[in-house]
Amino acid sequence: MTDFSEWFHNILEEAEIIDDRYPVKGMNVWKPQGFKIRKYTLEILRNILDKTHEEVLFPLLITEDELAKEAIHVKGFEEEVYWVTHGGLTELNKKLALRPTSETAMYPMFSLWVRSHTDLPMRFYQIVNTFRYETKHTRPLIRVREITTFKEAHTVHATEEECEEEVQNAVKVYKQFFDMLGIPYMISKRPQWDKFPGAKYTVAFDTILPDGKTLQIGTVHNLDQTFAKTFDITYETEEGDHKYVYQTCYGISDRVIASLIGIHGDEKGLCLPPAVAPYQVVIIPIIFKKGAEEVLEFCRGIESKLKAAGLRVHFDDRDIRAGKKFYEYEMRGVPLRMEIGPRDIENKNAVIFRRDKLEKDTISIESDDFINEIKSILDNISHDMREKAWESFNKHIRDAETVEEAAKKVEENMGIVKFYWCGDEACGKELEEKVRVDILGVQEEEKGSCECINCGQSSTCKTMIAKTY
Ligand code: PR8
Repeated sequence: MTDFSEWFHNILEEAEIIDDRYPVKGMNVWKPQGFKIRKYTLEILRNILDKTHEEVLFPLLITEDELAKEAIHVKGFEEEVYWVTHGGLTELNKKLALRPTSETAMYPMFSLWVRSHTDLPMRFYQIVNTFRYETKHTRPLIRVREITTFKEAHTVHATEEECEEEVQNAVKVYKQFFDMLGIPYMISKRPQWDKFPGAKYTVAFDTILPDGKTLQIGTVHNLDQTFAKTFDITYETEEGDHKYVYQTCYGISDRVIASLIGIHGDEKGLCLPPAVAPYQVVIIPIIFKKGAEEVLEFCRGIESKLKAAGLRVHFDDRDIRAGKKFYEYEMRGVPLRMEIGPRDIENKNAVIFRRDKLEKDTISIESDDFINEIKSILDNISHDMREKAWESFNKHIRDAETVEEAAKKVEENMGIVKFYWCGDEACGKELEEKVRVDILGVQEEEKGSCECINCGQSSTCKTMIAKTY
């Protein structure tokens, strides 16, 4: 892939993921193929979250008073909020904000809901659209002004320890989610000047796109008691005292779909992990003039067996060249193709083609064992796609011993460069100037202390820098 940006733009159009010709900047239309990928991605996330959280749905509009209550939070978002000022022709007494995120929509209600220690912990999530008037260059799925797939989880706890534990739970949830999608990630604590407005700290997941730039694909925020104090969210302890709660929130967005597409795709187009592929298997009949009906009939039998086994299968019996169909399904990223012609029926075989490896093989379809074989091939595809993505990700992570070396390595090879850094804000800002890229975050090192690459102070943390989206 020589130019990732161009490739990405083209594939979104060609594979009918989204249409970016909608006449409002930063807002796109999900087309049926894209919508299905999004649907299956969200199903995975819902399955994980539903074990511990409850799904809710809050209104889109937030009063100006509520939005303004948490001073640090509102400061962080003030340049990004869209306002509703009129109802029809009538100017509203108080303008209403389109949610940029839902803390200030939810927490006044949490203050009514949380009563006693027996109500806690509370864990909610919603999957909604949010609006951010982004001023940086917008890009479909990557930087949008209407985030259509904003999964936001919000949790409430009695103690600081439980709140800390929840941050770790959220990290586990995202690991599991991204692993199922085969998306590699780097987890780090954001520097203090780059945390979520109002949070005590932010843990972020970053992945690397094929052009070597990193993309933040998920964040977990420890909100401590900041919002509890602002919105008066208290609970009665066993002893009858009233205490403020502790809170976390964590979110992902359309960027997950962008990384799925970018990371697994290749020159032929999309390559989808079976878990989110609209069709996991496509059956293509190889037809000659003689015996065509027999082949079609046979393929229909295979299709219904695979469907009955719970797979998403498509039998393409259109009267067009098989080669044209191959091209189309490769571009759309269907993980497995089966080709069945008269000779295969005679030999009780089918030709299979793996989209990820672009390799052909033959399997026996003599008995119904082939159903399990297809399932296990799909599992192998998921596994191999994940491995391949991690291998490429790890190749993009390098160490550096000096500031010059770090700057040179990011400039020349992109990706992520790691080194020791003291964690001090002034030093960090100076460092960002020198390397002319962003500090992603820090990770505690097990090995013990070393010297900060920039100021020489003792440091137990490594930081990462990268060119970011
Ligand atoms: C929160 N509140 O809001 P966060 N386009 C696409 N994706 C985006 C964009 C954008 N313009 N802006 C952010 N994201 C918290 C947590 C409720 C949930 C994605 O957190 O502001 C980024 O991947 O960090 C980010 O990690 C995620 O949304 C959550 O946004």
